[in-house]
Order: sequence, then structure tokens, then C-alpha cells
Amino acid sequence: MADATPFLRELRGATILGINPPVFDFTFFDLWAKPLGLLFLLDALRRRRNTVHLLDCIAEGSGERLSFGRRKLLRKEIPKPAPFRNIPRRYHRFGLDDAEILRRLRALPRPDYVMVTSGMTYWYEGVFRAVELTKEVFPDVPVLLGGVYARLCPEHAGKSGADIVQDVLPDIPFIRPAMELYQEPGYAPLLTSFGCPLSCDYCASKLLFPKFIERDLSETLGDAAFQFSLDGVRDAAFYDDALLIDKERRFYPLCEELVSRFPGVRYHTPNGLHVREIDERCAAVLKRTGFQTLRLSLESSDPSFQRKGSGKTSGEEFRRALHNLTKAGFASEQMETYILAGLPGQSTASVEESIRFVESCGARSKLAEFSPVPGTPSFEEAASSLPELRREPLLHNKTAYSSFLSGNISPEKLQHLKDLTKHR
Ligand code: B12
Repeated sequence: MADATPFLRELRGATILGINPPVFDFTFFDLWAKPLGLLFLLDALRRRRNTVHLLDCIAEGSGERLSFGRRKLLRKEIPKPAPFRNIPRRYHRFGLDDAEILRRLRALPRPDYVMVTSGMTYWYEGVFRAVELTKEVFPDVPVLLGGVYARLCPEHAGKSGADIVQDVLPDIPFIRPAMELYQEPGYAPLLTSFGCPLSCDYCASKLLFPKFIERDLSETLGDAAFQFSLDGVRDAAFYDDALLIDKERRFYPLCEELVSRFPGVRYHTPNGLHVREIDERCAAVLKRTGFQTLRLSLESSDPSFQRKGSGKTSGEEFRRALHNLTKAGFASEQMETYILAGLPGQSTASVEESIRFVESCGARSKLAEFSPVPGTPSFEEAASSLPELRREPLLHNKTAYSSFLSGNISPEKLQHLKDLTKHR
């Protein structure tokens, strides 16, 4: 646990290898998932006259093309780790296998530093493996570990074998992600702001980015222009937590520029949009700009639950947003609505009611199984009945926690709810 920011800021003339580890999980899909923080960091380091390389164990192992620039991920069934022994679901390793990672590491010039990123807290097995394999090939090279897991579980990440665990936000200007390090980037991850001004009980955005930081319009546009100039990139996914907040000042001017400068690009919002913001004009702007797939954050139609979500939306607002989107020309299959399931104290009936409500508004629902995220009020609530959550981040796994470990929702009931969301 340390702050390597001053060191990163001063680093010049070094060779740096960035690694996105393989993922060990029950399920994982390429929902336009790129290691954005690491890619920003590599670009920033290169601007300081360092030489950078990337080993993305997920992207490099991917194959068949899917819709909207995504790819099918390499996947192999593996034995379950001990805490999941009794969970009757298949467990997989996504991305390159050990032999392939070793081969690729050996083919690279010896770096002066290795930067390993991390995603979900419960993906640490892949992180540990990446550090171990790196140390096997480059035993004397210092390894820095950063990313979501490192920041939310710094103590646990101390056991990764990395030399430095970066648990704070590096205060380094991020200009654009180094997407040209991919042979076939496929799509552009875009970000107009870091963090979120809201503070929902189940979300760690405030912990990861204590201040809501908006990027300049010109900066985001420069970033987009560069990424759209890369071979074959016709799709872009926004990673923002609060894309539509203050939309008149930020989002609308951005869209105006995007339409005129990059016609034909298709946009996606895999991270949910705030539905309260989707008034008639906003829906029309989304449509005109070329948004193709929208995910909407409802979480629940239950008012008592909505308070946990900062009161950020109500059923009536959702109905209105849906009406506006439909009127603007979005088809129901383009709009999926996140409904959270498996929270402590949440009844199955309330989840079912939320699903029915969403369908009655002409939209499709997408169940998001709850993952307790350390440092959040929902985590504390979850940990009061399952204290092991504090010791073992694997237990934060959404599939494992919500219906098998917590008993919050039985696997049969969860399946029933999933069936309700299936479409013809
Ligand atoms: C975009 C996003 C997604 C995308 C994909 C992201 C990806 N690349 O894989 C999608 C929509 C698919 C997704 C899905 C889910 N997500 Co999500 N997601 C995010 C989000 C909004 C942004 C991540 C991001 O790219 N940020 C921007 C970049 C710039 O930041 P960064 O990568 O963190 O990097 C920063 C630092 O860490 C540092 N850094 C990064 N790497 C390195 C390396 C070194 C060496 C150093 C020094 C520094 C460094 O640099 C950056 C700037 O500080 C975060 C919330 C957030 N605001 O971070 C949630 C978040 C990570 N997701 C979360 C959750 C809960 C989920 C889901 C489980 C939701 C659900 N119930 O279905 C699913 C899980 C999917 C799965 N397969 O299991 C949780 C974490 C859960 C956990 N236990 O860890 C978060 C924190 C949101 C929350 N609810 O609190 N997600």
C-alpha cells in the first residue's frame, strides 16, 4: 500500500509493460469491457517519453466477431476455488492460458516496470496469476498493481506478490486511452467524466473517485477523434457513471459535435443511464447522435428501495423516459433496464414487481445480481450477516453472493425471475 504517484509522474525513458489479467468467474461477456484506467495510464506514461507495451490477456485471447465491434472471449472451464465448491455452476477462466501468457511475456523486451490493472474485487485470482507469471519471466522487475480491486481491497491486494499496490487515484492528466496498442481495437471506450455526484448505497463510485471530475469537451472530442481514426472502429461505449448529469452543459454540446464530425458511429451505454434525465429532448438527442443500445438504471420500482439509490428515479419518471425514448424511435430491444436482485432485505416479490413494471412500460429488463462492494453501506449490511465477506473478496462475486452464499434469493427464485426477463 503506497502512493506511487510522484514516482509515476517523474518516470522518463523507461520501458513499461501494462497487463490486463485473465478473468476467473462463472460468467463474463465482452460488454465493451476494456481496461480503461490502465490504457489512460500507459498513454500518460508514453507522453513522458517512456516506451509502453500492453499484454491484454482478455482481448488477445478473443476470437469470433460479435455485434457492435465486440468479440467472443476465450473461455475454458476450470475447477472451482474452495469457497465456491458447493455452488452448482460451472466456473471458467476467460482469456489467455498460463502457457500463452508466458510465451507472450518471453517475446517482449525486458521492461523496467510492469503495471498490472484489476477490475472487479472478486477477479483477484487472475490478478495474482498475472503477477506470478510476470515474476517468473522477469524476477527482478518491479510490479505495480492498481485498479478497482487494488483500491477497494488494498490489504488483500498486498498478498498479490506485487511490489507496490497503488491504492490511491494517480493524479496524472489522462488525455486518451492508448487504444492503438491493440491490433484490432474493435470499439472505442469513451469517458466524459470521472466518478458520480450521487451516492447510492450499493455503489463504490464515490470511493473510487471522491470528486466528480468533468473532462473538457475538447479533450473528450480529441480522444474520440483519435479512437475513431483507428482501423475498423465504428462503435463507442461510454463508461461514465453520470453521463447525463448537467446534460445541457456537457452532453448536448458533445453530441452536437459527435454527429457533425463522426457520422455513422454507433454509441452504447453498457453502464446504466440516469432515467430522470431522459426528457423529450434528451431522447431525441440520443437517437440523432446514433445511440444503438441503451442500458437504463431503474434498479427497482419499489419506492423504499429507490431511496438507497439516492432517490435517483421513480416509477413515474421511468415511464415518462420510456415514452420519450419510444417516441424518439428507439425499439424495445435497444433498451435494457437494470433491475438489482439479491440485496440484503430485498424480497423476491419486489424484484418481480419491478420486472413486470418495466415490461408494462414497453421495455426489457436485465437482472443485475447484487455484488457487495467494500466500503459501501450495502456491503456493511451484507457483511453483518456474512462476515467472511471482509476476508475473502471471492465472496463478492455477483453469481455466488446473491443467491448461493447470502441466501437473499434462492437459486430457483432467481431462475424464475430470469425467465420472466427472457424475450421471444
Ligand atoms: C464501466 C464499468 C463496467 C463495464 C465494464 C468495465 C470493464 N472494463 O470491465 C460493465 C458495464 C460491463 C460493468 C459490469 C459490471 N460491473 Co462495473 N463498473 C464500471 C465502472 C462504471 C467504470 C470502470 C472504469 O473503467 N472506470 C474508469 C477508469 C479510468 O478507472 P479505473 O479502471 O478504475 O482506473 C483508475 C485507477 O484504478 C487507476 N488504475 C487502473 N489500473 C491501474 C494500474 C496501475 C499500475 C496503477 C498505478 C493505476 C491504475 O487508473 C484509473 C484512474 O484512477 C465502475 C465504477 C467506477 N466509477 O469506476 C463499475 C464497477 C467496477 N462495477 C461494479 C459492478 C458491481 C459491476 C457488475 C457486477 C454489475 C452487475 N451486478 O452486473 C458487473 C460485473 C460484470 C461481470 N462480468 O462480473 C462495481 C465493482 C464490483 C466489485 N465487487 O468489484 C463498480 C466499482 C461499480 C459499483 N457498483 O460500485 N462495469
